[in-house]
Amino acid sequence: MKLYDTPLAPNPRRVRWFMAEKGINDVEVVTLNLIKGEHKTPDYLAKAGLANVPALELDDGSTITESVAICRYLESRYPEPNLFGRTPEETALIEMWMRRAEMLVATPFMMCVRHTHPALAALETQDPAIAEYNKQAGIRALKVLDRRLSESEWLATERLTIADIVAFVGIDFGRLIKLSPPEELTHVGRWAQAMRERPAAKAGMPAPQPA
Ligand SMILES: N[C@@H](CCC(=O)N[C@@H](CS)C(=O)NCC(=O)O)C(=O)O
Repeated sequence: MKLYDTPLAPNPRRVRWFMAEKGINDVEVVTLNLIKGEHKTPDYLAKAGLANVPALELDDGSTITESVAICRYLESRYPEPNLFGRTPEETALIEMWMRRAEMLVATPFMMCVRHTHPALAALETQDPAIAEYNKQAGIRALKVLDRRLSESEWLATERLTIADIVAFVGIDFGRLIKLSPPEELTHVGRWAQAMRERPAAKAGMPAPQPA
């Protein structure tokens, strides 16, 4: 299998993180430079069907896109540790928190960065009003996560799941524009520190540059 990837982007990072949690190391990683448009070549578009990473090319030549769909596929192939749920109840709760994390927090954070960071002007017609709207929406929704994390160590269940990965990777992308959760959200702060300390947090991330 081949994973089409790019180091700083959040959606491919979900998959790298997921693979690291499971100890999957037999997937070839192909790095594309989005700023140079390497995800827009006819060859890549023929494989992926759209100009987005990540994409997972299977050994039979077919391709799966959408980070969460790729993770679901990998979960079936590499079931342990379980990150999508074991029982009907748990699976539904994980899906619920994963979708809340994605729609309410990760997408607004990603949109804010996309419409703010100068390097991303290569990919987006940036609009400060869209950046601000998404920033406010993402920060507001963090309160929902904070309430949940005041009663639970992890977002969906008593162990880390795909919901935590989706939420944290989206929030952490905010670092590119110094957007981070407000300090008064102490439960989010505690959980984010636990996420940062996981070995998987470093999977495929560039080494920090000296200040
Ligand atoms: N819903 C998709 C989103 C994929 C996506 O938006 N990927 C971004 C990188 S994080 C991308 O490829 N952007 C290319 C572009 O905007 O031209 C997923 O979860 O995989």
